[in-house]
Amino acid sequence: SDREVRGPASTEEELSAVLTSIDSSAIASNIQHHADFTPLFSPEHSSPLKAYHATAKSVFDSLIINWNATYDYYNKVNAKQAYYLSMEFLQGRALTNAIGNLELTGQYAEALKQLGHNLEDVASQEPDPALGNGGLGRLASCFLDSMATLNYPAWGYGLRYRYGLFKQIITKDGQEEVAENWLEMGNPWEIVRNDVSYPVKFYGKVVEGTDGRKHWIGGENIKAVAHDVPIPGYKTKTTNNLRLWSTTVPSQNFDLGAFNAGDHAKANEAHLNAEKICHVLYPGDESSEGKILRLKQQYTLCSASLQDIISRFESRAGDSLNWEDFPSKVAVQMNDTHPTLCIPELMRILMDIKGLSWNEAWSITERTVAYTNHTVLPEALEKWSLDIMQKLLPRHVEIIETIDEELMNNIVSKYGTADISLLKQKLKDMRILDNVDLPASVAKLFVKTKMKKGKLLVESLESIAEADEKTEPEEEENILSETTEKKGESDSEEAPDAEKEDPEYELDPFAKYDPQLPRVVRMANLCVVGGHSVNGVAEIHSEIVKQDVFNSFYEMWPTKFQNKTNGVTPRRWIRFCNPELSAIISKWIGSDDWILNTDKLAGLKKFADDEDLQSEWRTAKRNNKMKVVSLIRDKTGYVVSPDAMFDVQVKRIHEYKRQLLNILGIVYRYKKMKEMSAKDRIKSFVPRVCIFGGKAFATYVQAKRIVKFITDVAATVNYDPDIGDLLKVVFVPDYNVSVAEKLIPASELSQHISTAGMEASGTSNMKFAMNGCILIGTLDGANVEIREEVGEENFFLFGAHAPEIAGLRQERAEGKVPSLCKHLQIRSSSM
Ligand code: GL9
Repeated sequence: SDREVRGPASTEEELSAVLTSIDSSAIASNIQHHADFTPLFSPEHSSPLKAYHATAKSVFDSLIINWNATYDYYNKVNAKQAYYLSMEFLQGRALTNAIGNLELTGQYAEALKQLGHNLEDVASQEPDPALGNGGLGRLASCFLDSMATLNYPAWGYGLRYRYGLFKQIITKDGQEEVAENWLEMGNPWEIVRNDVSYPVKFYGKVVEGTDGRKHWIGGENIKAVAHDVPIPGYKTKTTNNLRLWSTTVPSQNFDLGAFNAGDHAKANEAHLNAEKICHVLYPGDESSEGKILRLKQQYTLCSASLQDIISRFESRAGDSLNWEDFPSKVAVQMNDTHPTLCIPELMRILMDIKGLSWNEAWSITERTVAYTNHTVLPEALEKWSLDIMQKLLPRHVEIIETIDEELMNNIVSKYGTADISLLKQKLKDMRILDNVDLPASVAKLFVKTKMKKGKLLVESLESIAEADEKTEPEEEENILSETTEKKGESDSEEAPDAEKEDPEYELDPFAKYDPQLPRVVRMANLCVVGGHSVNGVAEIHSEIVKQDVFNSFYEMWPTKFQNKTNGVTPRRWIRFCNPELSAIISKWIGSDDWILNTDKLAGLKKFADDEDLQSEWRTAKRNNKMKVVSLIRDKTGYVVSPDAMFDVQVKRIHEYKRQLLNILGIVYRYKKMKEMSAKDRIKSFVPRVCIFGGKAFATYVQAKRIVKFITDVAATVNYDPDIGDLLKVVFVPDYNVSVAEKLIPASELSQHISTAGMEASGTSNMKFAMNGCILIGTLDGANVEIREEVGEENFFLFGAHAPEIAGLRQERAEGKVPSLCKHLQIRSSSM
């Protein structure tokens, strides 16, 4: 019943009427129509590529009907809408997913056969759009699928990068990166909405208008243009929207004069500046130009999406527009800190453009926005240079400064001044701005003595409250403006100078900024302060968020914090990538309900020991392995045996994920094998193919060395005639969603061995488990919950665990154990 309330989901009859009305010959003629009339390719040839585009267009025809119906329905009922703002969406290929969700796979396969094609070959023509780096982006895409399937009114907002994640090539020197031009042949899955565009501004300055409002004027102006991608739900008409922004210049910005005068570079400059914002997924941010570009990307996403959301809210509200209703009509979920600028941007629009007061705007913003944290690695918690941000987004910095000041006032009222070192600690932990002078209202607490005209105003921190009452407001303002930097002024030299003029004045150095260190905006702190909810992505990770990384915030707002353990769509990650296993599951359970409700998979339990089920299961696994044998041969030239165990570690290459530990284990095993006689070797070892895959960030030197090491070990082991099929090592190049869809169903053992406390959740762990693969893993991220679910006997636990903690504590006391022990303590007390 929920399904009907939330969206246009259809009754069962309605749905089957829609779907069965499309038979394979109607589909075939529709595909042929697109091949003839969609002028994307020259008419002479009938290539698989052309067949793919014509097929995609034909599917798109069906999607558009549902897509428009969904939009109209949400408009009509003015539903509360969720918006998932993410700098990354790792969508994977769309064709097989779309026809699978429409339940038209059989009809399309048949139609293409009639036209002389094969569905698998046609589908493999589609580039794999990688507008994401890894787990975080793939999670965003899984959420879109699930939200549409559950008929939630929910859209995704992101950026339409010209070049997604690089293509990885493996040479004898290791990883090389090549730009992946996924749009080269056009993208049949999007519609450009030329009528949906918004201005986005950078730089300029802030002035106060006669109306008392702040105006952000001047600067660079660009235009964000909407590109919509349909997100079909499974077995429902609900088709949600993923809106991706591309950037260009407003047409009046083209300098025709300069162009005609022959200065073509100048005329094109504005274009280039605007368009480069969406050129690449993650511009290298070592340089200051790279940093500015990344910040421009983040702001473009936030500004364009919020303008769009607000305009939809206004148009749906019509004459009964009331801003107080905003949080009951709009939910903005920030995927990590990348869209943090939503907070000051929503404040800015509500105050400077819609004319609301600070308090009204803050209450609306706080109730609208929520934050998901995806990592506790300190180097991954975003910090932006205040100086860069001040230049690029001057009004937003003013707003952030005020939020920071209000936060500090909250901290002072909670902790008081009795324990000044506790107060300092809390301010240090929680402030949004780091290494920035305390504002006057807080700095006064750190004035130790102050003589004015021979009169002692404040002699100790304890007397501050008293002195506060006695001091005339103007007088207090004067005192402080002499000694501390005024809000918004970046000139740091003033405070010490002021001190020199006033020798009796003593300001605790804590209140002042250290010019040796950068002044930064801590985006995660802003998210926690500005959002009404903060979630981690697995139980253990959410505990670490509360007990460690954001502990002071947790103390202040315990109810804000919650857990949402990651999940994956069972459509893409079982039903479509592993059709043979899916058929077996449905046959034994007696229904395919599990595709919508994975709890139903428990129905298989009672057949676990049934030999027929086991044999069917093994056959499916072996068939999937055969496909991977071909993939490995095509991509690496190595020939591996399908009878060996497939032992897989596929994920981004990172030290904390410990691919190095895995490959060192393999080297150890290889050396042991070499020490033995051929007979003993065969007796002692199960034949294995150790498969690795994953990209190293282009500038992450250590990760790239690990890739090179794995391929070097492979080159040694795989050609060793003593070893044969007993051990093979393979690095599959260019790991992406499509490769994952082949490898995961073929795996028998998979490795999730991150240093405990480091992997927030992991999501491939679930995909492997769902495809009948055993996990070896640490008690980290979602591994902990998977192990509880599958049972200890079905999980190879690796690394430190509860009973060993006492020993580890002891070792740490002796100065031997690294800080990971901290997280293990949390775990042992909380689980
Ligand atoms: C990540 C975490 O590292 C993963 O453990 C988690 O499963 C996903 C999704 O919540 O988020 N955070 C993060 O920054 N990435 C993750 O995978 N990195 C990439 O996406 C490259």
